[in-house]
Amino acid sequence: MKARSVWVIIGVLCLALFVWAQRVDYTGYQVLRIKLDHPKQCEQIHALVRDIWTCHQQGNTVDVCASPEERRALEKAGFRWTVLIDDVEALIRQQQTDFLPQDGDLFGRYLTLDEVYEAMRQLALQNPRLVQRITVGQSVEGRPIYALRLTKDPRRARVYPNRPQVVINGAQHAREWISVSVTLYLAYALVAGYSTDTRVQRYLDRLEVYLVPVVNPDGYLFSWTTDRLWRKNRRFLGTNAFGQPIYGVDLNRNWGYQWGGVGSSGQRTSQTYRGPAPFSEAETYTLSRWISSLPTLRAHLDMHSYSQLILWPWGFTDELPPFNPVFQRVGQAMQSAIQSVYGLEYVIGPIYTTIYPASGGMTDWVFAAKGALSFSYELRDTGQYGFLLPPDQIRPNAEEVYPAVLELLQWAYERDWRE
Ligand code: 0X9
Ligand code: ZN
Repeated sequence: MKARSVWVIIGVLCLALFVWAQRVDYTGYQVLRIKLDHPKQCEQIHALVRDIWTCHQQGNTVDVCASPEERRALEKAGFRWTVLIDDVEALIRQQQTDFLPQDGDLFGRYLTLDEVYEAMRQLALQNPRLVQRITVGQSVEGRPIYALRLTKDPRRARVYPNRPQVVINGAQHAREWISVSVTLYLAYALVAGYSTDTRVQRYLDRLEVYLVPVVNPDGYLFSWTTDRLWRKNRRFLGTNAFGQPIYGVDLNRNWGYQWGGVGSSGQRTSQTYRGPAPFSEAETYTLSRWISSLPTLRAHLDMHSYSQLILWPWGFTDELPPFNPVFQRVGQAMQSAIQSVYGLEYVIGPIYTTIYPASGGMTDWVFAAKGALSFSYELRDTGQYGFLLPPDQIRPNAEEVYPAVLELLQWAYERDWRE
């Protein structure tokens, strides 16, 4: 018996060592904010750096995560920049110690996939009259994609035909960990609010709110075990000319409305690879089937990071969408709600002109296919830490987003397409 437990310990240690040895190392990498003279240079940067973090349409800057070789190439091409993160690997390592389990606080640190799924199970278990955990899809590696269904007496009907639905999701992109914690927080806050806030009571009596913290469970897990900066899903795409395997489709370029347009790539190694066909991916396919099955979807919110933005369609064109004034009005209401908590101003506007062209995004599809008011948030921060947002910002970020989400629920509750 004793010998057996020794072997178990040795096995666990070997596994830990194996996982550690497999980890992608970002030694030498820096995050840079590059100044552009004109937006056309964006193309040029795409050719020089693999991992573009974000573009700022207003300030004409691009944030990139660049290796020493990539920095030399940028320098040669005449680009100038400021350094946002001086030592990416050091920051990743420093944050790893912040992730050790502490007390029961779910929002003082980021949660592993198992912890998120367990927290969802617990919330449903402890609030059977308000919460149900349901499976809404499956990943390419076979993991379940769970949603929390929040509505009065969820057990009485699989879906109430006369209660409009609202869907909120996080983590299409694996490394955007804050989107997972914020989405989970919304569930906990709404459940707590149901017994203290008459507004929340009204919404959950009359609406069905679905929260899907992790749309991309394989990628999220992979960003914990192997590559902290993984973005795409984990579909195997074949090998390159040297026989090395290529993985991953950008789920937020794989949705079936205007798929294949500007701001998506046909190259398998690209961070914005759109996949071989619309809905080619298990995650987007099963989720789109589930969303299609909802009888009256009114509003949707797709959580991302970073840049502090409130975005709406379109991503595929700079033309304004139908009902743009409604997007604008609800966007403004959400913006002031966020600002009222800690004073942060999120910039609002359509995806294409506010962040950058992006075709095949979830927001475009949900709006086009379901006619639901579909937004996308880019959560904290504005670039100091980017995707590596320190865990002490989880709670404040979630707290400021919560009242904005109540504004969206308010709109769904008393839908008004008139202006
Ligand atoms: O590139 C993206 O998909 C989004 N930015 S991110 O840094 N989170 O990757 C911007 C596009 C936003 N569009 C939709 N959410 N549909
Ligand atoms: Zn994202």
